[in-house]
Amino acid sequence: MTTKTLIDPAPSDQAAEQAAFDAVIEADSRIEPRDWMPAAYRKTLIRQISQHAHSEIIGMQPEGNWITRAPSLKRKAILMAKVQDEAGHGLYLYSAAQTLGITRDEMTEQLIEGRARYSSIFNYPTPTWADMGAIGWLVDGAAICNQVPLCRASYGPYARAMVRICKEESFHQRQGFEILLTLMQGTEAQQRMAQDAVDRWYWPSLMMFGPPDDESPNSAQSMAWKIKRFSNDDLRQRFIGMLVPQAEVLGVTLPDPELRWDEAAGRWITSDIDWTEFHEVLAGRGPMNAERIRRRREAHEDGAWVREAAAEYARTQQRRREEAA
Ligand code: FAQ
Repeated sequence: MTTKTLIDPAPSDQAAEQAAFDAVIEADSRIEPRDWMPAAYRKTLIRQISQHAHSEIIGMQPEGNWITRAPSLKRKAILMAKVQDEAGHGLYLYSAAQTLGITRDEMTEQLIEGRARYSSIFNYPTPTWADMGAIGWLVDGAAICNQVPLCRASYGPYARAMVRICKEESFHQRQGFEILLTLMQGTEAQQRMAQDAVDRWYWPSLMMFGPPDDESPNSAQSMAWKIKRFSNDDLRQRFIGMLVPQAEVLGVTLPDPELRWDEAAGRWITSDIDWTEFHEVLAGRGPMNAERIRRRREAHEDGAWVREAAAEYARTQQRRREEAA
């Protein structure tokens, strides 16, 4: 991999740089932070990786809501570990985005001022314990489906972050499945609670994969650059295929009476997804959008003293190093 400057080259060199970039993509190799890359590739990566990081950080809130109310010490310890993993994922991803030239402060500002996107899924409430099961099974399940191919994304720091994240998502998905399985083996009230959570999270989890392919403005270019490896609809199909046998084991019903496998077409047939709801959530009008941003802003303000103390400590260490040199 070349180690060229981040500044765009003179036009005469640009064709050569572009050709070198294209060759790396063609060879399924990796672009690294110091390599030349087209401005639009950099912009797309900053967009996707920062949105992904914000999703992990905002995604701590729906489950954080249940840490103090988990039904046992064991459940509480597992849930705390999961939510901490999500914080870690956010940090790896912010670091990956920083290698592209955006600062953490800029990304945070965009988020708390409501200018940044994060996954639609985290704008729904978590009124019952079974929501912890449904989030693990459906939301982390969808996240895995979407993110395993990202381990082969063409941008090195993003792909490497995804490898570790996917291992942890896999544990998250299983713990959610196990919560639902326990509830489904419990009382009738517990079974109803589990089914109700699945009913509420199923459709939003299908929306996580993004708009249908013919309404996805970024997919074609992102796939040509090998950032995305599969289209939104292909991954949604793969996810449904993964859920159907697992729902049978759990004994829950997926809330779609039309759902069936079409052998001839080789795909799952589903009822129409309510894309109006998706666009409402993206426009900031989902059930929990305002609360998620309010809480994030509050946490950021509450943490100001920690950031100041850390910066002061770093300055002191630097001064001591300089004095010792
Ligand atoms: N929510 O042209 P496309 C997790 C936006 S992490 C909100 O198809 P693209 C872990 C999209 O940004 C979950 N916005 O876009 C966890 C674009 O807007 P823009 C997050 C969405 O980028 C579990 C516009 O619509 N995962 O769950 C959504 O090619 C449990 C047009 O869409 C990632 O971020 C959406 N669902 O494909 C944590 C994975 N879908 O920017 C806690 C990485 C689309 O042009 C608890 N990201 N939009 O204004 C990706 O794979 C892609 O960015 C997609 C969207 C597939 C999300």
